[in-house]
Amino acid sequence: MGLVGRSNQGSGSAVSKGLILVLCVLLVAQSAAASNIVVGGSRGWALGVNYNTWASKTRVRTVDNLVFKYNRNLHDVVVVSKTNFYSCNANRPIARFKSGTDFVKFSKPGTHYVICGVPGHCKAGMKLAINVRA
Ligand SMILES: [Cu+2]
Repeated sequence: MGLVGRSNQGSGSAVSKGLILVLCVLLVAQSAAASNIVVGGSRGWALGVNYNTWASKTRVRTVDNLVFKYNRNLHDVVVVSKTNFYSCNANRPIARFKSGTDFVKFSKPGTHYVICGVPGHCKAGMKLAINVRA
């Protein structure tokens, strides 16, 4: 009886350890796999896209790249403070990109703010507030 009991306990413990190992491997694999997330999906970074809607459906982590795709003759990408986001002020950028295909990574969790710096575009809706998770 004692032997059976020990044997059961042993195998149960091995299964638990196996499961924990698998869970750890899955967690590590999931957190390590960075994604390139195209802002606005197929519509990209443009006028006429509701980035509030897009952001609310999109999960972004600190390992991911946000990819801004746009015509660089028409737009740019300006990372700004919360205050400058709401006032659409691109004159004090935290960072500015203008290649037309910009990979932007926010390595700190929290809400980050991006606008188009071309006059009028931010006020017309080219502005993205995105919550980035650890
Ligand atoms: Cu623009």
